[in-house]
Amino acid sequence: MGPILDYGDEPRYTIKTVSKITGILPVTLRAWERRYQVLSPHRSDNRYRLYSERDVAILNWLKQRVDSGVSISSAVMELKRWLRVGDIAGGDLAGTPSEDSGPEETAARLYQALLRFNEAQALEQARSARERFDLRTLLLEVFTPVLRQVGEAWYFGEIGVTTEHFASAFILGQLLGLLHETTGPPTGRPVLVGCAPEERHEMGGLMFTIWLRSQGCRAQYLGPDLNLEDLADYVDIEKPAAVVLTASLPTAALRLRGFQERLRHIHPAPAFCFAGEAFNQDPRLRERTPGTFLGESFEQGAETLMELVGQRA
Ligand code: B12
Repeated sequence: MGPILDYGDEPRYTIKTVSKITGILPVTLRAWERRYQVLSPHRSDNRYRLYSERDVAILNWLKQRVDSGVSISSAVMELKRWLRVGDIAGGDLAGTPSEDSGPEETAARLYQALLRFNEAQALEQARSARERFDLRTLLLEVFTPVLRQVGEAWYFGEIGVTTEHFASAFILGQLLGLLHETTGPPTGRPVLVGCAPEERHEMGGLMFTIWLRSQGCRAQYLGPDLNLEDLADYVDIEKPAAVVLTASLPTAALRLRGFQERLRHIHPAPAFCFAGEAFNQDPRLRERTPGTFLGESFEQGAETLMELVGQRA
């Protein structure tokens, strides 16, 4: 199927005809219309629905998605996104990175490929995005929206845990690739970045480490769910300039409350910083955690950290 605007929108077919062409029962057509506001066919003078070529193309596409195992609500979400970018092309679109597509469309294509478990297409989208966008755009306008959308679809039961894990594992892989490509300077007191105990959402911290390295900072990424006692031992050996711990979950954020005090016993004591979605969502957590809240965004975080580390150096 080509761009949706190529299909005529004159009211033409009755519900019976559309049902014959698409193989979707009239009762289902009416239910989709009512529940998901997919289409609003023209109404003739006697209130009968009249569908256009464009409506039929959209319905054929939805039918094809549902037949391939996607839930109707996910297919509708997909559809609405494609309609926003002015194109729907079913299975083929996810696989062909269009060289002039912006980050929003690229994110939508990558999301589609991941939803279909199509690793080859996802790799192709990611490769093309890495070639075309700067690091900030790639992290914040392609990968982050895909992850958020995955989270939303999982939360509303539109995708299963398997799809969510596959999609996030794919992006984690991309981020680890970027981490190893961006090394930062080889000497100097490093900044250690990792996640609070019990926190397995590691991609915010990972993106921040990549961001710091791209800014010329010597940053080391330690991973999710850190053990704070063990980390303190490593800090004692490595002598970092700062330790940054992130939390998405409020319960994990609470685990950080005593860590600055623990670090005070180490010489020279590093700066203790924290950030992440838990602190963004609930500012009271920032006040109750001894240490420095780095800020809500990576840019702000890097700036605060550089100032802090500069002061200590
Ligand atoms: C991938 C994912 C997982 C993966 C994580 C894999 C991995 N290796 O990281 C797995 C499967 C492990 C997972 C598990 C769970 N998850 Co989860 N997960 C997600 C998902 C889909 C993406 C997270 C992500 O990486 N986002 C991308 C990052 C970059 O975005 P961000 O965190 O919003 O970060 C922004 C800012 O906070 C800031 N920032 C972030 N970090 C940092 C760091 C610094 C230094 C700075 C300055 C700024 C900064 O900048 C970012 C860009 O704007 C989200 C959905 C979502 N909305 O994010 C759910 C989500 C976070 N998960 C959720 C839940 C509920 C869970 C589970 C409890 C599910 C369960 N019942 O088991 C478990 C908890 C596991 C644990 N103990 O940590 C909820 C959290 C709700 C809440 N606030 O409490 C979410 C929001 C899904 C949802 N819609 O409900 N999850």
